[in-house]
Amino acid sequence: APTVTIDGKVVPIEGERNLLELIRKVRIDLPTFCYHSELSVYGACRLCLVEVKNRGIMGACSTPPEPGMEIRIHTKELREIRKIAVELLLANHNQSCPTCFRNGACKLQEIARKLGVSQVRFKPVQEPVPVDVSSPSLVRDPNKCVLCGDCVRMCSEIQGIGAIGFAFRGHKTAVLPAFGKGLANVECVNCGQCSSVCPTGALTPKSEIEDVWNLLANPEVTVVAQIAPAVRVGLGECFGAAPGDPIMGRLVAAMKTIGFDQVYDTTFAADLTVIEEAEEFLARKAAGEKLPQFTSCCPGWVQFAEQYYPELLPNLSSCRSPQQMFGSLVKEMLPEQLGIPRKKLAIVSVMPCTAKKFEARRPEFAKDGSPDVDNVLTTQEMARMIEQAGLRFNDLEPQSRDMPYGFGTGAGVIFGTTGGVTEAVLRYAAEKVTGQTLYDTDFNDVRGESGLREVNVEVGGNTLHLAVVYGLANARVVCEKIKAGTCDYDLIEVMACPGGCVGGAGQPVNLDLAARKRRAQGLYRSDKGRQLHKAQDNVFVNQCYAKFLGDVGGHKAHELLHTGYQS
Ligand code: HC0
Ligand code: SF4
Repeated sequence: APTVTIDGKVVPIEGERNLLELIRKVRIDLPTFCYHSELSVYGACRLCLVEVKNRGIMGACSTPPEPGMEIRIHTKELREIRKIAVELLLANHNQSCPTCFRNGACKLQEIARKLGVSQVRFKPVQEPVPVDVSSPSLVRDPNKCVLCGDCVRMCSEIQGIGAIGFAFRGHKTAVLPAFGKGLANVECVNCGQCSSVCPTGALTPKSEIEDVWNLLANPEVTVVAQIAPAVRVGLGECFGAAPGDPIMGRLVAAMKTIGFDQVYDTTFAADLTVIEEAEEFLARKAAGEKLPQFTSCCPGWVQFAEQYYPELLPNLSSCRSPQQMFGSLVKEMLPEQLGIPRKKLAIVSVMPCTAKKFEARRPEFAKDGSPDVDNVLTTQEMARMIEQAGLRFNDLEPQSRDMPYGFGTGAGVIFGTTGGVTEAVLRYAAEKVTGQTLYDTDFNDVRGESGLREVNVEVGGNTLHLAVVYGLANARVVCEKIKAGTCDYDLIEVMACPGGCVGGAGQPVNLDLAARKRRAQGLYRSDKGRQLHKAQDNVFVNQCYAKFLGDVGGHKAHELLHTGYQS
């Protein structure tokens, strides 16, 4: 096999696209800000410079390997160049590290430490600029930007949007939303993926931690929580657990200790969503109307469709997301069950997602001006609150979720990964269409890791044409096909974030693709660990229909569980 040498060691070339991949293959962590295997190569941060014999100094990320190359990565000169690059960044960086949301998880801190940067020999050349707090989901602090462009490429390449871009030149270069507007006033859909790849605190989820502490401190208010599917396979990472490890019992214990009055589970509402959405789908299929049906539980996707494909809005399921179904239903039921007025009841969601903050504020999800969901904490924020309360998470004794809204089947659990909503709907539709009990509930064909999967599934003698999509650039591909009439899908699941909610921007930052996969596997294991796998078997959801909601898709269900979309 062709080889190169890296600091004298012989290394085979095995399909690596660039020298950086080759160097990382031999487990040398050459630091970078701007290299991500899922994004295009940009070569801006200049930290991965290496010396190639007879060629000079070059960027490892943008140089393809050639047989016989002699590469050196730790010369005195290279060490000095890398230090200078980091010092220049630090000179212009607002170093409010102890109070920064990314403190302890910041790549600039990490790289400065790893390179042994012990001083900053340069003076700042940039004037401080205001922090952009216009977005309900994110805070943008340009004073902490290192111009790596990761956010810009994420937004345009993976999300197909381009809400942020580079502006100006030379030492004035900046990353800005279009026309220098606030993030809330451009085409941003609040997915937060830009913040997931941001190496510093320049883009962070907008914290609602203080609001929630205030709610919990108010003796007048009963505070109930719902925990989203993907949180249970992510939060543990903040406390040293591996991605996908089960931590739900300890999370419930932590939240009870902190002062939440009731701790429930969004999977309850996800089961409800499956039933409403599957019935809606079967009705459309029978009538041959408004097909393909798109899922509508991802608020980033919904906003994307509203902005770019208003003509396809009738194709979106009219179901509210599980988060919002939970809010409207529980705020209707609990006041009577607990004997408290609606205005003294607060619902706090724990979500893997930044767009859920935006969704909870949409005016249609409120009653007489009071929102169905009062606050949304990301997984990261919940972990911070546990830290702030001084709890030793790993020493907590697990506790159970409260009933009845803490009960969900495996169908609701798998919502948190790409393909999960589709599989949950199939588990319902298959029984409904055939009239026979479905014993093997695994639809392995809809599972997978690619961002655009087309699957045909047999249900009761009919073939259903399905598409499972994540990443809004992929959603754009599918929408264009529909407009051009070049596809015949029946049902399309769209999630904005890579891998679905497990890869949401509210999750602990982890760009390792293997971690995302392990989170998804954790959800499938959690499904298996439950006795019930089909939404229609959720006895408490069925009781809700029998005692309160009436018929699936009926009048009351429409009032509380469905919505319309605006273009
Ligand atoms: Fe998801 Fe959801 S599965 S969007 O990814 O549908 O955020 O986890 O909570 O609402 O249930 C996120 C995750 C949810 C909702 C559910 C759906
Ligand atoms: Fe783009 Fe999403 Fe970031 Fe908005 S939140 S700027 S849409 S990546």
